[in-house]
Amino acid sequence: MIAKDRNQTEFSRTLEDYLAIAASDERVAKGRANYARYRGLLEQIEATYGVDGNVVVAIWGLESMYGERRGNVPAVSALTTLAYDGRRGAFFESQLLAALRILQNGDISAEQMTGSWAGAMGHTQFIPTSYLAYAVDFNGDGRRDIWSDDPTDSLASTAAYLARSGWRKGQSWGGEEGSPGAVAGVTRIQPQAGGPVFVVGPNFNAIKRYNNANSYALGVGYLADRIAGAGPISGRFPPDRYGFTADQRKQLQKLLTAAGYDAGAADGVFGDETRAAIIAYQQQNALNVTGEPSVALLTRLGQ
Ligand SMILES: [Ca+2]
Repeated sequence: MIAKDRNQTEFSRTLEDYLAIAASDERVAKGRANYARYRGLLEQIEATYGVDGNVVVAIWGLESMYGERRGNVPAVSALTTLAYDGRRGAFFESQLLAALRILQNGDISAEQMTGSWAGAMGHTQFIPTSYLAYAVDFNGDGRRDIWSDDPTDSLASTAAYLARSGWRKGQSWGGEEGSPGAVAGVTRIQPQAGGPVFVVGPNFNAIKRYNNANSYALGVGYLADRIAGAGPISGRFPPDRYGFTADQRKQLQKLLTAAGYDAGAADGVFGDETRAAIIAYQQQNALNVTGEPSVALLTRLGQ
């Protein structure tokens, strides 16, 4: 788990890659289905905390794929290991103490208090200090239960967190420059050189209190808009370091898979699967094995 902590790939991804993953076809479709399924609950949450249901669902989708990936590592064990690692020892030590206090409060047993390798727990991956500060019992059973299959307390707790972080009821987070959401914005940002410009407002900063990265907050806002029915970003990103656009990357992935070399989902994001498919193709066809895409490769596959 420490190795994983030191090798977080999302930091080397471009914003274009990040948004493609954040609002993948799967995540948008499942988000729309969950938004419909929990509409009544989300309306109650919105009435209580003033936070839009589609934003809460977007955080749920990004944090755990709507509860599918909540993590099954015992939190105390994970945090104890990280607290003694040293690099961020003080942070994880405070999380460990908070986790022990959660157990003391009786909201959950030690066996059931599971989460990610980094001690983030439940449907929306609360760290223990956030749980203590913001979690709520929304279904009224007397326990703040973010670990249950039932996401009620997790979703309400997420809205409570945003409300306490300065969320302004009835305002959008912002949007791509020129889009309707952007009218709520006050700050222009262009996180990827040559890419689309976004105009963001106070609610963008509220989302960043959940995870302090522009890419994360844009991912939440963009996914929330897609869940509510909006289409993809209209602005273009510049070609990548191979000279490929997203459409060309998707095309290469599709052609590799069609040729019998599984490149993974044709999402326009090059990862380990695409790289392995390129290597296998190059080996099988007696080409120079680089594992890297090229226009020559795309042309050859397309013939
Ligand atoms: Ca409860």
